[in-house]
This record gives sequence, C-alpha cells and structure tokens, in this order.
Amino acid sequence: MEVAKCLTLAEIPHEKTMSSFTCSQTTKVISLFLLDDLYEDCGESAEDELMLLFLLVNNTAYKCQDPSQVPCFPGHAKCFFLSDSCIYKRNPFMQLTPCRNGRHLENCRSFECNGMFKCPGFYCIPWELVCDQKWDCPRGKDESQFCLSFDCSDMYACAGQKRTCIHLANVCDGFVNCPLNDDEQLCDLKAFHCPRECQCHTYSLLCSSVRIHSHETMAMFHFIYLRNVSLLQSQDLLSERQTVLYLSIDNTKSNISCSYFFTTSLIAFNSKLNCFSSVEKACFKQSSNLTNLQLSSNKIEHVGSEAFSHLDVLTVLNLSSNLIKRIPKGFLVHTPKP
Ligand SMILES: [Ca+2]
Ligand SMILES: [Ca+2]
Ligand SMILES: [Ca+2]
Repeated sequence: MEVAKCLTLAEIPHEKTMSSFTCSQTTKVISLFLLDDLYEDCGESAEDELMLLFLLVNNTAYKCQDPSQVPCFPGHAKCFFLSDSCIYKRNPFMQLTPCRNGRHLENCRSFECNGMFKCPGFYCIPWELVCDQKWDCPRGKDESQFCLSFDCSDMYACAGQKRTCIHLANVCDGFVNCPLNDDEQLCDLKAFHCPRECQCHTYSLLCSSVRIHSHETMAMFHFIYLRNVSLLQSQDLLSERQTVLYLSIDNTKSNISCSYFFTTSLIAFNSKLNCFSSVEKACFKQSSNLTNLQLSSNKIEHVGSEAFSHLDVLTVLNLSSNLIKRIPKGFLVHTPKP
C-alpha cells in the first residue's frame, strides 16, 4: 500500500463511516475502535493501521500528550500511562488494553505486584483471573497445579464461584471484580456506625440489655432487634428509618403508640412485653406492606374501629396476653369515605 509522504497524522485517509470501517480488500467491517490500535484487524493489508504504516514510511515521531505517558510503539499516537505498566487488563471486548500489542507488559521481570498475582518472571494479573481456567500468564502459569488446592484464604471469595478470589483491597473499591458483582455490593456498610455494645452483621442490628442513646442512629439497618434495651427518646432513634424491613422491640417497656414511626418498608413488626396501650383507628396505615404483626404481652386495653385497616397483605396478627375486653366489628376493615 502506498502512503503519501506529505500527509500529517490528522490527514491519514481512513474511510470512516458513522460507526464502522470497511476493509477494502476483504470487505470485512470493523469497529472504529479498532483503527490504529496496533493490531491488524483487516489482515495482511493492515489498512486499519495506517498510522503505523505512515510512521514507518515517513520516519517521523508522534509525541504522547501527557509527559507520564509512553507510546505503545515508538512514534505512535497510541500511548499508555506509566501507572499501567506491567498490569494485565482486557477491555470489554477481551482485547489487551491499553496497548493491544502488549507493549505495557514488557520489562516486568523485577516489577513488584501490589495486591495482584505475579506471573513468574513477567507482569501482574488481577487475582480473579488466577485459577479461572483461562491462561492469562505466559505458558498458563496462573492455572498451574496450585489451583487444585487454592482455597481463597486471606482473600475475598467471590460468590457462586469455586476458586475465584480477589484481594481484600478490591472489595468496595468501585470496580467490579467478581463475576456476580458481589465485591461491590453492601458497600454502604462502610459508613455504618454500630451502636455501642450492640452487634452488627451486614444490615442487621442486635442490641440486648444495653442503653441506647438518641445520637446513636439506626439509619440504614434493614433488620433491627432490640431486646431488653433502654431506649432513650426512642422515636428519635427510628424517626429517619426508611429502609427497615423487620423491627423487633422486645421487653423494652417502651411506650409505643400509634404515633410511633412506622414506615412503608416494614414487613414485620414485633413488639412483645412493651407498653403499647391503645390501638387507634388506622394505627398502621403508614405500613401497608406489613405481613406479620406481633403485639402480644403489652398493655393494650382499647382497640379502635378500623384499628388495623390498610393492612391488606397482613397474614399474622397476634394480640394475645393483653387487656382487651372487646374488639369492635370492622377492626381490620378500611371503610372508604363516600
Ligand atoms: Ca486494528
Ligand atoms: Ca487465568
Ligand atoms: Ca471491586
């Protein structure tokens, strides 16, 4: 192929359409993304690599825009940052990146891998590519015999995988490493503050026989179990709760009432051995998704008409061991206004 000597790089005559490039000799259609990426996608004609041909003919050099970049080929406009040196990465099309020709993976023999697997004598690969049954190191050194006993000790084991592990630094680092994305889930737990003397497990909070102060917020927990605790300003503690699914307040002697903050997210509410005294009309109207409501062993004397209305999906209601003398007709029914 003849390339005009007086062309500048910007004038290299690729026949570009809106979204693809057609190789003239083979009529193969390739993505514009594959032009000048240092791999001959058009075959021997190399017409998708005109910049490389132009450089070889003209013997001129292109400079990388950033001083911390190095060209993937001397004089070529395709460059990589030094921080990408010796780090093995593939793009979503499974092509080596940033240099498809692997220039950034050269001279890595003495390079130390930080939180990655060192291909013996070569570059570094992310741990999730170790023992994944595909060769990523030269001669498949990442898939050697050690995979038979690879057990993810001191690492994060990706969900649903036999031997896919990642470095702990890659958990909640903003980049998906595990096949099921589980390393980037539950990451808002980092901001959780577990109230003093309570136990926290992912989105669950368990507090037993402690005194909880109003400044110890319970925001973001989905499952809250409070047993025999002393709640100071209990409504304040829960007033911002929008995501609680299960709330159990057991034997706290708290004065729970219909003004208590119940949310639409609430699926189950358990209040045993408290001081719930009166269930007024539409007491739980904010909690239309409640399926299980346990109010046994409280001090309930009065149940108002339509007290449990709006609870269309309720399947369990326990009012045993209270002081109720009479339950009115229609205590479950919501009567729409005429
Ligand atoms: Ca190419
Ligand atoms: Ca591999
Ligand atoms: Ca990650």
